[in-house]
Amino acid sequence: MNFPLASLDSEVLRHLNYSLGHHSKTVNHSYVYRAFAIAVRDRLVSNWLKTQERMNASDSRRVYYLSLEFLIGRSFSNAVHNLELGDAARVVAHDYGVSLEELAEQEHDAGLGNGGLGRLAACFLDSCANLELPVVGYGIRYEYGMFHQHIENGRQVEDPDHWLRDGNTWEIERPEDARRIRFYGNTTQSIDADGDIRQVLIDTHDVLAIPFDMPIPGFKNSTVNTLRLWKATATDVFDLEEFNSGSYTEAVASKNSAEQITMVLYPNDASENGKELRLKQQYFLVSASLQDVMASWVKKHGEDFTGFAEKNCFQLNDTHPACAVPELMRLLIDQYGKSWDDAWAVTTSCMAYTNHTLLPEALERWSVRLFGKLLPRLLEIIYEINRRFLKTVAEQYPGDIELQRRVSLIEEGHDPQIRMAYLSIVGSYSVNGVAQLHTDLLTAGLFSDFYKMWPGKFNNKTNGVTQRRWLAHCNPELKDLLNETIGDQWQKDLSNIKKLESSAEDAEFRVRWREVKHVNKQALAKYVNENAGVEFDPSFLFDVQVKRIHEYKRQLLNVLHCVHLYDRILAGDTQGMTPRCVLIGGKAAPGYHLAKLIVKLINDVASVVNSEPKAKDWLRIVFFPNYRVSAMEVICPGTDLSEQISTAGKEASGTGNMKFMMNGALTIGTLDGANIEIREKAGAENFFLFGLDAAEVKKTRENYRPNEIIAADPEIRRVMELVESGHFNQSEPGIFDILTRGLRDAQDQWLTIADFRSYIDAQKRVSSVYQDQEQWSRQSIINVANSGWFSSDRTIGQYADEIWKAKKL
Ligand code: 17S
Repeated sequence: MNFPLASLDSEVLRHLNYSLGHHSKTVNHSYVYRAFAIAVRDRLVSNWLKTQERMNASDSRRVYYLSLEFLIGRSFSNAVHNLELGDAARVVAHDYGVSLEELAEQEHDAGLGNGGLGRLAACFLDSCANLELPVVGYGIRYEYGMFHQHIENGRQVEDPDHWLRDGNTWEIERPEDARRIRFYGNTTQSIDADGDIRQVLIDTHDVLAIPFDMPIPGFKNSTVNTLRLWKATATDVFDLEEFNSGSYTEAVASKNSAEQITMVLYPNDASENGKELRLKQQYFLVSASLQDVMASWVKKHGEDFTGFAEKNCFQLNDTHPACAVPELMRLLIDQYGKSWDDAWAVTTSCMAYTNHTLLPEALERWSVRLFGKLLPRLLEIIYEINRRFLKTVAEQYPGDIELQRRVSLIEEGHDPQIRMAYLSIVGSYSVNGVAQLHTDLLTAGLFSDFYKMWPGKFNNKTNGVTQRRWLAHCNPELKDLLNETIGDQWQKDLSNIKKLESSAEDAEFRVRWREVKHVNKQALAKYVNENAGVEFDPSFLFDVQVKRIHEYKRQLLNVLHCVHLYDRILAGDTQGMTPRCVLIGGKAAPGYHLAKLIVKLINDVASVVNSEPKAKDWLRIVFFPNYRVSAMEVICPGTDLSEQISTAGKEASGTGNMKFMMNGALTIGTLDGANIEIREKAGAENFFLFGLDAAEVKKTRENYRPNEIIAADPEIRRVMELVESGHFNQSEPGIFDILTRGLRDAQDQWLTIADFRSYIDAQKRVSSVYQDQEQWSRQSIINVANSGWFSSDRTIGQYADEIWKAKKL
């Protein structure tokens, strides 16, 4: 099944003419991009179909990655690179008077995720295709992805992101695979054909799930995997009652309410807000995906599900798809007539759960009342799972009533809640954290009761990122230097990058290393200027913190350090100082007022510092607006210093830290998440460590007196006084008081003041190493040479071997 394709230039022209209806070569860039994209997509199609055939023919276990988020960003240059079409595409683009890079910029980011969890899912799909693993991603096709952020008077303003408005070349609609999803209604019993009693759901409100498939191309192999995204639409049969009573238009308009379900991504990255629509999204994804997988099983094997778990596995990306546990039970029992015990054996052998956070506010709970209204049958099943589970707990630990209360899937109270993490643990055969420290903290803390019951269920899978997007595509200069020095195998297998290490001692190589960084810093400076109107000088140290704005990530600590440098500059104390450009970027959840105030503070400090003539030669600060995947592709190659400064014990892993490391930045960071492993791999001498560790954080909280620390340290005191005096915002007195009071509060969860002195000192070490460019280059090279562990290929290899037991196609 090879479809004949003409040469790229004639295909592009053909699509411009016949797919898009344009005739001249002077058409605008947006159409040229689309013609190119279709021509590139055509080159994926036959391998895509073949991969599906190989998957159907293979007897390997198949994996379904269930996630409410896939933050894939742009697909065009990724496809061009993986298909090795770069050279041809460059020539054809030139004919249209445009560069390949300009064409690529026409594509809207697919912002179908919030942050690390969604981007991890995208890196994982890339690695699965590279490793030729039979993995399908299942997600939601949000009409509006992550909001667009712009800054007005220093404040974040959100605009909807209608990313589909110019069409999406990378999806194919498959209406023939639509599934029916049933909400609300009541459960009742009926007698089936065999005379058995069955639970049935009646009077439901139904919605259709329509799949849109996106190709996920492997790198220089013939594998093209699938990301299947569901869109909600009304069932064709409109509400008959309404129709018959003459409300035809109302019935048709109800189409609207069905389509609401997949209209918008919830933009909070670390807290569930308990909204019914969010639960609808979760169940919609889970039910459509499970029905899809089961339908293809039944087609091949009939209704015998005994071998199902051996051949199928569902990886739950956090608890967002946790309804998969009771939904699979429901389908097996109600739809296929299996016994509870058989259904439970299947379910608990094919579900695996990844936890991504320790923050208590991110632990998902659903009110029993709301859940029972929307999903009455699922609630019955959850109660039955819990009844049986608590019975085994009572048998295993007789008399420990307190334990039963603690591990119950239902948190009792005046408004009882379902604990989705516990449901996921009980229903899965594997539970993993995303970095070693995170897994250790989970098993010792949050999940310790479960860990004692089932130690073998728990395992660690330290996150990784794809070196294809996060090194080869985004940093072509470094790619070329690496290829020339150690060959190009690292793109397939990043462990090869270790070969670079000896070059750290080669002075000529270090010159070239710096040349590459310099070019990337020029590109970043240009990008900053275009997007934020601030001039960055590439001879300065580029100090970068980009990630969601959150108190625990401590962007505040970073700003306080900027204020400290500014204070020194004003005092004429620039001895040993290194000129810096500080870039901070990230979105705040629209309802997270403190995070939004931090954005305002960063902007206000930046505008005062940037307009201070004395600071011009020493410090520039920018808040980079609308941080997103495609922005990171420009930012990380141009970064010297990566800020990974969360309160120890709070950042589950981090993945931005890995992207910076791969691109030659040095890290200043705490012993948190994957920073610990980055430091181990790079060597302690090549990492700027500061701050309390997780155990010290716990201890310090017992007797924390930030005001005493401030009073005893004149430099810290001046920083606080500068912010408190209104120096950075003369026109809105007291605007930052909530922030400074928080810093001074003995209850401050984030211990910012506790780590401030240590942070200042670590930043001094950064400054002095940077002044020795030879030393900086050595350490930068050693970091890159030891980044092999942080490839998502390594992570996925471990998931495949240790959790999924899945084999290469
Ligand atoms: C992140 N977790 S984004 C961790 N949770 O914070 C990172 N989102 O440390 C880690 O590197 C990354 O996962 C990958 O493992 C995240 O409602 C939780 C969340 C998202 C949406 C939501 C609620 C919670 C819309």
